[in-house]
Amino acid sequence: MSATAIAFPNIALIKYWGKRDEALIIPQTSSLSLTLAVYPTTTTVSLLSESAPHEVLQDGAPMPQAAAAKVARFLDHVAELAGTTRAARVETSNAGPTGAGLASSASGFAALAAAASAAYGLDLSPRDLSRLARRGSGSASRSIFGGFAVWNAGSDDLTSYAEPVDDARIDAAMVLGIVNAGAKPISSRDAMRRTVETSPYNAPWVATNPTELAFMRDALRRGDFTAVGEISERNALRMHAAMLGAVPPVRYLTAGSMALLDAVAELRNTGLEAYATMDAGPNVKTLCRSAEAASVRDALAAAAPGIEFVIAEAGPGVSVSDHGVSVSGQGPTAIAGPGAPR
Ligand code: 2P0
Repeated sequence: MSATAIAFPNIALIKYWGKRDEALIIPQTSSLSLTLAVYPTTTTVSLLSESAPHEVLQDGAPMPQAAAAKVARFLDHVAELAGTTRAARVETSNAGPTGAGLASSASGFAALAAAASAAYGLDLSPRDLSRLARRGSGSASRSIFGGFAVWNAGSDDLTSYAEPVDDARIDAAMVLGIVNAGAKPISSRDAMRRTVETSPYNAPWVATNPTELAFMRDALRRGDFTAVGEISERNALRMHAAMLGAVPPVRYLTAGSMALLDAVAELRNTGLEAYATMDAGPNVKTLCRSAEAASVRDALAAAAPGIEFVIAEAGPGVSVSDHGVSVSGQGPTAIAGPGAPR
């Protein structure tokens, strides 16, 4: 009747950008990400009486209308899967900034999928939980799992899900450079639709994905940090190239983002291996070896004074507890995927 879930954001190294099915959120291409150990979303779902409308609260206040409507549609879908028309009350809070390209929708819908499915009495496998989270927000499918996860594009609702990458042999962290924590000017959903519909660079973006993903998986398996970093950085730049080709262009990167890209390249010249990745916002995330994360943060902070940098180690998959009491009796339990790779 009531369940609480905690989920963490993930940052893609091979990006998801563009859907082939808008309603079911089936992506054009597969993607691969690292779940982080910072900025979790905590969400409690409690069932209400049959006739009530859904109630959606964020940090104790009603969630803004458009976002609340998206959550309500998701709850309708979960209720339908459970064979009921009962409404629910959702209380959610993000430890990090919302809608700033720091994957709040990934942690948000992963936590909502886990809490809602538990509250409605669905007993889902990790794969089915990932499929459910995908219906809320594509990238949420990956936040069901800890560490590295791959979202197989698939071709329909049954075949489009994420799963853990369990043979990765690198110990990576990210240094998040918060260029701007404000909400993005255009939602990633609208921006990726515009890219698919109008950018001449969408087709090559899609065509090169299988090889890039295969290179990435091979580099992870070999523990080749340099290759992982190089593939990640070029993949992010290619995604931004695809969106820059849209009509009108979609440009999330700012002068502050570019200055950080320069700073990351300069770090490499000094022998610290660091690679940049950027999402639907101006913030720059720097991939580095976990053991060098503090050095990378200090070097970036010296190069870009005034920007806040946060070290994010690899994080766990979603965890859920019923009635505030852990399922395992030892605090919220990871119900899917491996913990952070060490
Ligand atoms: C990613 N992003 O792979 C890419 C890279 C942003 C840039 O997934 O429409 O919020 O809800 O499926 O998941 C952001 O898109 O979009 C995203 P919807 P979502 O992380």
